[in-house]
Amino acid sequence: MTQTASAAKTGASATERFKADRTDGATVTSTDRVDLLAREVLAGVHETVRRNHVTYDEYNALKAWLINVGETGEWPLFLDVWLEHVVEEVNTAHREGSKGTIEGPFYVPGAPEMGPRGSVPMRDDEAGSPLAWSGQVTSVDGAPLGGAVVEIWHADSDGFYSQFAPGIPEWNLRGTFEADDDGRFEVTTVMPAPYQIPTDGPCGALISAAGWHAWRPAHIHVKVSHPGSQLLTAQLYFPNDEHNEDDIASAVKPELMFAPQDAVDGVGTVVEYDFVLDPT
Ligand code: MBD
Ligand code: FE
Repeated sequence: MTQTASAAKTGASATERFKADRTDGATVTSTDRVDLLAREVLAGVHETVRRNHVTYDEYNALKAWLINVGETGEWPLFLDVWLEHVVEEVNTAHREGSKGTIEGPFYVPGAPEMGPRGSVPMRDDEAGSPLAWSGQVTSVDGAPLGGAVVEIWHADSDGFYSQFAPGIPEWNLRGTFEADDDGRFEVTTVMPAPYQIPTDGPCGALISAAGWHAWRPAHIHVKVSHPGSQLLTAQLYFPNDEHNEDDIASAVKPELMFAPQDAVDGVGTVVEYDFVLDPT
């Protein structure tokens, strides 16, 4: 039986992944804080109902839709597309080092370790033109952070992430690089393609019912870590992507643009992009 990617399979994988990685499940949010946040969110929704005179048909459509989001496992997708960018904004506003952006629903810890230089795992016939990325990790005072860990993940040319869509090798287009003593690393991969979030589930239904689009610009996800530094979660984008201005996930920042150059051998693209980490 051949499997095809569907919102339900992707959503179920993202939900399972989130549960498996969640080690802070026992963290208690205080009664006062829950009271404050829950009341404010509800008051905001109440205000929308009053101002727009929401009907029972609309209320029941919402109820059906929310049930569907849960049943298809699309809560991680929904929250990361429409909410995470503001959480990221308020939690990193004070940083002096590199800008970050949202993690999204498709990170998996523990990707294969490639040392300071190498290719991310990919299929022999992986589609997409070669991309060679070199960079350096330093602290805000300019010191190279030897041994910094750079984790990369991105979608294939069809817009699918390994471990969230069927039929893709487990760690395809996912790799962990460890910077050399000078904080330097070199990653080879393929150019990512513009990406559409799954359209056949409830998030897609919302998008089409509202007359929006499902596109994100082409992007490469990264996490950069080093003992004594704050974890940086980011995505890198390419200039001239038509969706840089209207990313459905609102996760593009001008500081996160690669400056692509043609490779000297004429095959593919070369980029340099460094990271500056804030101290803990
Ligand atoms: C993605 O690939 C992504 O990066 C985000 C933020 C949301 C959905 C899919
Ligand atoms: Fe992504």
